[in-house]
Amino acid sequence: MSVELFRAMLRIRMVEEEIARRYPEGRMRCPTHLSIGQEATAAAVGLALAPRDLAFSSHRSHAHYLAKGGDLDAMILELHGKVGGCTRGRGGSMHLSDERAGFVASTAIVGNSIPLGVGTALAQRLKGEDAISCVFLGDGATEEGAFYESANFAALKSLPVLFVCENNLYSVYSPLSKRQPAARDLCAVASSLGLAARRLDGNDAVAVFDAASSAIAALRQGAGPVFLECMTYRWREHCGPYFDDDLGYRPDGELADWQRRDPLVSLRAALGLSETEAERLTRAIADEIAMAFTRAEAAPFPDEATVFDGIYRTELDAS
Ligand SMILES: Cc1ncc(C[n+]2csc(CCOP(=O)(O)OP(=O)(O)O)c2C)c(N)n1
Repeated sequence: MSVELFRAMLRIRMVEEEIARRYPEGRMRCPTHLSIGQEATAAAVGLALAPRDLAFSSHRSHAHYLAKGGDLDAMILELHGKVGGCTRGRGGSMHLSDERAGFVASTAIVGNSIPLGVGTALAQRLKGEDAISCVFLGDGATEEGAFYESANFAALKSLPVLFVCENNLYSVYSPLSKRQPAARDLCAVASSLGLAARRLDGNDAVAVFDAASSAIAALRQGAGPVFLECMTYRWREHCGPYFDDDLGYRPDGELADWQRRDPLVSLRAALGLSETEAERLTRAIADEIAMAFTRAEAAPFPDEATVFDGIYRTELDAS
């Protein structure tokens, strides 16, 4: 299991590093938010979920999509705006959606996908399904009204929702200290709304996997919604491929401190994974990524004549 977890994290890291490397070439034209540094939480929750469970994400969605079983080719095609992309080349990085992977939606409006996940959990409950909804959100999204309304409703109806809050300490350039009162404790807020809340080291993949697995098992038994606050850190700029430590919005040394706690390095050490095994995994993933980019670059753009397809209704109901 743990090698699988390591592989999932390594794959996310390598895919995003390749996106960052190629982004300046200008072939991927959509705004792109990378999760480099935050892979552990996504990978661990993705592995803990079953294929039948449904996931919802935000603007920073690549890691969640890949971890939930999303198709790498379809994601890279999507970032290039090409036919064959998981949203047919129309959504781009912030609007990944793929029924086959149980990845319902990611959206660019902060907090917007939270009620989608809760509404879906209500449908799952009403239909008597043995599936849950997982909503990935950032710490910034807990400042949106949609979070409070959705959490309240989920708690009221005891819905099978796993809220996974990746607390990376920032919303764009604003640290928590500029946005929330000093004594704010997100888990206390979540508990006060009726969610079973737990704070975790979001860079400890095994701890997140264990917590997510037990939360999911409880949700399947009908326990009320769960909120996991996973402490982690975004290494690169909020949006785009570069590092932005020169901008001065992060305290000196903070990035370096978190880089020393690289979730991949610590899991690899904990697993005692050999150099040969790590290289074997790296090579196989690198081949997969190279193929995905080659395919995406060669693929056609959607036909101009179809530009409004799937956006507006083309005919009115007769009624
Ligand atoms: C409703 C809304 N307000 C503001 C924005 C601009 N915006 C885009 S991403 C972002 C940061 C959100 O922070 P967080 O939820 O913590 O996620 P992170 O980017 O850290 O992963 C903001 C403010 C937006 N897209 N939607």
